[in-house]
Amino acid sequence: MDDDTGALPSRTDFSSWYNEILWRAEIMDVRYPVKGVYVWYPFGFGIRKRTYGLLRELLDRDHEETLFPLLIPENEFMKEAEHIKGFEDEVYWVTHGGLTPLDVKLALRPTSETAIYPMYALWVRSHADLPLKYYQVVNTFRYETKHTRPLIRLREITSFKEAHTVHATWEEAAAQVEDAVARYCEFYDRLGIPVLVSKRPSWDKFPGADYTIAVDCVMPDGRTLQIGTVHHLGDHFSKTFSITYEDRDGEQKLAFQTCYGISERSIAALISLHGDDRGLVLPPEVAPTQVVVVPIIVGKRGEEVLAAARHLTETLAGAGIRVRLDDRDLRPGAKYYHWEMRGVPVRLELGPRDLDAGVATAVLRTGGKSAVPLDGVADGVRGLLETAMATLRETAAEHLAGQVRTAGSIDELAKALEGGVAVVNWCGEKACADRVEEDTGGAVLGVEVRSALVTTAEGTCVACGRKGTTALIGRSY
Ligand code: 5CA
Ligand code: ZN
Repeated sequence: MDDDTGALPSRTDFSSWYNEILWRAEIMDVRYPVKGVYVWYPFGFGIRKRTYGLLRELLDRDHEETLFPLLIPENEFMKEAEHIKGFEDEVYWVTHGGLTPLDVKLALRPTSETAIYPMYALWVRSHADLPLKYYQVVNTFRYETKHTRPLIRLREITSFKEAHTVHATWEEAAAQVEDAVARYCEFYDRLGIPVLVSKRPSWDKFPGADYTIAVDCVMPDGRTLQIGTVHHLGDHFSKTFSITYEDRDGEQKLAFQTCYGISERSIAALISLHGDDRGLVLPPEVAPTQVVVVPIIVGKRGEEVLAAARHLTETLAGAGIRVRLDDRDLRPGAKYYHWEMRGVPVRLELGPRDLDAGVATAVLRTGGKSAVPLDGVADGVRGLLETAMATLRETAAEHLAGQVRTAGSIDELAKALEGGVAVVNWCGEKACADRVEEDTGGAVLGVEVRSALVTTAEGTCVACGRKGTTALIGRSY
């Protein structure tokens, strides 16, 4: 397993790079014998744990975490017509208990509206119970028929964070949608992942929603990945599941709802947007190891160097930095390779000459080498971690800027889509979206695009020439 030799394919060959890095950096093992179902290595799970810790931290400001059952009885699942239509091809059904057929088939949740809302009907009584904001982090099951890919398109989504809120009015639910979008943007900013936010066309909204706002990133190959969605559910589900509350005047009113989700696609984005030809590049906040100390043992001063390296490691650990000492009996080069592959933000090399100078040599995974004084080393290292994060965020933002291009014709559009996404004018008609897709392979991601890279303006539709407004087109995963 620990194959510490051989190079990764270049990230310019993104698909090969992605498949290789998953096992070389010990993130996912794809050898589990069920299609679309993968296994987390402990190292990958360490990244996941910290990334979701951050997500929980942001939500816990005003949400509460909860946990609902995996099994949903068929009669509940079948209540909301649009929802059923959207998911019927993707549901796994449990039909037997042992050899006995079940009276009521049980769905493995593809998402949890129909598990949660019957309970919300019991829990929501009065206006004083609102707003209600709960979330859970669970596995969900979708029988995906498109090409499955680790972390990107799974049949068992292992890390489905879904929030479900209830409000007194449509407007309050709409405000919650905005709040959730802002929270997701904050989450991705903390990870240094630049995003494009837009409103999905009506045919692409969540089944049973009034509208859907989506968060997309652009992968290194130019294809987009939907890494979060926020849905205004209106009163569709509260009607079906009788979620009502007594208002101030003692009247029973239908509630309004939202839901929003993020999956391990967030980890796919993290790996892909920051990684390079040498491996992962991790934001310090989610790196399982933030600093690796490598003693350079040459000549007679081996013991002295090792003792100083141990002391340095303890000092940093004592300051709350996630640090590891690599005192394995390997060449330094092999160690560098190992930790670069795993994206460790800072490497501290300590040799006799460093000791004499009272410093460690710091090498940032994001580039650059410097000497950090051993006196006050924790502060010095914290500064380096901040620099690393800033570089990572800037590099990703610059990369995205190069992937967003304006197109005024179908030809220009096709060209733009070779390297990223296109900003066009579009009339809003499905027929024109279909034509764009036929001619270029790009789909309308959304309108009302929120990004400093995109300015909304009136213009003429790229497909039909009628009046249109700004829309984002991309080829997506
Ligand atoms: N109930 C709503 C909000 S939680 C819901 O299910 N929305 S969703 O269908 O849009 O899923 C939420 C997010 O999960 C998507 O934006 C996408 O980022 C991610 N996701 C959806 N399907 C998969 C899949 N098969 N594999 C990995 N991630 C997925
Ligand atoms: Zn048109």
